[in-house]
Amino acid sequence: MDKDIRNEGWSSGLAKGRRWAGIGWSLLFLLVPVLGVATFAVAPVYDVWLPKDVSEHGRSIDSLFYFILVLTGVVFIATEVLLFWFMWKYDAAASAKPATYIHGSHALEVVWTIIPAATMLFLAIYQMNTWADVKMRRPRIAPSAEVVARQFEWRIRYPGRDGTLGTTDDLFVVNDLHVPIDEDFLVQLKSMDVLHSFFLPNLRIKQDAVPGMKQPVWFKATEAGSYDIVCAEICGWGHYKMKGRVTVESRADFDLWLERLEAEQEATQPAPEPATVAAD
Ligand SMILES: [Cu+2]
Repeated sequence: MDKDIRNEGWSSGLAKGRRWAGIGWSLLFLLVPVLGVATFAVAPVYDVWLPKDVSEHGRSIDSLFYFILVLTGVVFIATEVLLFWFMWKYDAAASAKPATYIHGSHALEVVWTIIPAATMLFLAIYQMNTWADVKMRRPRIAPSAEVVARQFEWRIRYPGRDGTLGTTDDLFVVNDLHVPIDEDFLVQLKSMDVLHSFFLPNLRIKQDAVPGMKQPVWFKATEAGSYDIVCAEICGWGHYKMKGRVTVESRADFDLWLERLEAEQEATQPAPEPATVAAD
């Protein structure tokens, strides 16, 4: 008899422990959507949200981002709350009925396959115009500059006075891209060694630099200032230091900067070899 009482006490203690564990787990899962949503709400206040957009096409990319964020956010909250509710309601310790295993509902599975598929299809069609603007409708101008990614820097080449890349008056600079404000700027992107990714967060530009390929990248900057260029592809041990600056400035300042670059480059050119006179 003694033994029975001891056992009863032990098993009711265990049931109590399980009950508390069940409540604990449910609340933990409830914290996921609560903290998740709080993070998004608080981030802009601490300025750890999207970098400031200074490009013409950035607004449409940002609005797509927010649209998808809200869409997935609603689904995320709904599923997490449902998870909490199921753990709370069907706590094993509180229910006398043992769990039963069922095959599932065919109709329900069809519904939860069709809804995401239709949503994906809608997004694919809805974003087409933005994609075309950023990646397909290239401005009909000669390349404004060439950017060559290499471990671990951005080598930049301007066409010089003749406006053509690959000629003797080309101007070279490293990690210091300058662009005129409110003008289409077309970059010819290349890689000298491995895969890199040319990422201008403020201009909402991100493009892989692929060895052996010339990728056109274009944008129109709308606000003067100095912004980051970073590499968004793990490209080797020095990936982290592959950073440059993009300076957006007025046309006059841009031309002045090019002139200075030209003068600097001329000054460091070796003096031409004296013409050798053929001895008679
Ligand atoms: Cu890189």
